[in-house]
Amino acid sequence: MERTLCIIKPDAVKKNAQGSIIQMILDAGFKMLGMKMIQLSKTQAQKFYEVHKERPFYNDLVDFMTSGPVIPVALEKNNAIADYRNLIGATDPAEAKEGTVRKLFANNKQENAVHGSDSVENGLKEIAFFFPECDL
Ligand code: FUP
Repeated sequence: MERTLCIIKPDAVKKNAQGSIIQMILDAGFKMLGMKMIQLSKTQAQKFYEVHKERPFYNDLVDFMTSGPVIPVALEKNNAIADYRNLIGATDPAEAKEGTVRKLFANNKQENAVHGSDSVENGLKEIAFFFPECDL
């Protein structure tokens, strides 16, 4: 079993797409271990995206991720990292395949509806960022 962290981002919450997105995730066979809706502080968003801090889009990304509530969802499944990334599609919705979450719901490369972990190790780290193990 692998774990991955989904975050339903402010753009998707604003357009009330969270229900449809969660249904797609469940229909794809993921088990939901934890979920909550929160408003990220600037400090939390900066910390979560620390790996991108030298990138030109970092400050805009932090502003976007704090622009409204987000919904972190801890997920578990065989092959969760790859299967979830196939389900959400490419970072830029213009490049995402038909039927993927980002193709259906993302606005652009920044406002791209959902986050997904990129490795088993980061999946565990990112879930721990939002959820103590005793809550899962
Ligand atoms: P992904 O793993 O698909 O979420 O994509 P990345 O780890 O490459 O990027 C993390 C986040 O940075 C993306 F979800 C959105 C943001 N980003 C931008 O805002 N502009 C870019 O050019 C690339 C990424």
